[in-house]
Amino acid sequence: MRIKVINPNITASMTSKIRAAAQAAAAPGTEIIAVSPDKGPVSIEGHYDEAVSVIGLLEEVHAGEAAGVDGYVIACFGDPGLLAAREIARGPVLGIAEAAMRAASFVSTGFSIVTTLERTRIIAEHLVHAYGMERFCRRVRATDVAVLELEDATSQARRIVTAECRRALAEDGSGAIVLGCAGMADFARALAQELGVPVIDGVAVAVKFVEALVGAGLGTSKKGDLAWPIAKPYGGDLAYLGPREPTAQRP
Ligand code: 5HY
Repeated sequence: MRIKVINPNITASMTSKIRAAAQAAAAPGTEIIAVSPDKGPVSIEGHYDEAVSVIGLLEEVHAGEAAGVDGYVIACFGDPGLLAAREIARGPVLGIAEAAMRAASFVSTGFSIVTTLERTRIIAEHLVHAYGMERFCRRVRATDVAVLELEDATSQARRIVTAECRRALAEDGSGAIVLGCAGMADFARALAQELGVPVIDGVAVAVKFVEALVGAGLGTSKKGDLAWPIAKPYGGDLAYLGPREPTAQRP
């Protein structure tokens, strides 16, 4: 089975970290293809960054479909372009935020999300509502750590995130922690030991969910709004993204 894990920002060190987390989670027969687009923001910290990142992300999904990839993980906690990616993919496409929240709901009756900036906290709250996770998510917490601080070994990011997780467990009545950034993937294992509760990195659980779905013979439904995009010309620099007839597009 081949799973393409797409970091929608262009920071190579973060993609390496994401690759390592995905490979550590993957079953022996799973090949992880971890990539980031060659265009877009260095980090995704708002709606605008997300919107711009989606072009590169969709290019990677198109390339994955041409290569016959079995499923995808969008390795950014805003799950940018998730439904658009599902429209152009045969196999399952999972975002790490949705995967992490659902995993947390399986192992606790309530969880806290610990993320980066205050504006990201608000975006994560939107996702909690979009995914119907209000019954499980007790609170979303910001740390004011910028995404690229997680890539700087000399920063205080790890200490700050750990302290916020401790506050979450003390104050929120939560039984699990969801890490709200792909750049925190390497924190999960040690934090779980330190805190004594499940600490969920969305990259790892999204890989496991894709493996399970593909193993169960499940792909993205092509009935309704996730059907192939309607064939039509696109103009200007984006003409190459114009949807073709599904049969012409995908044998
Ligand atoms: C992420 N941004 O997972 C996030 C979410 C965030 O570039 N990868 C990013 O804002 O912390």
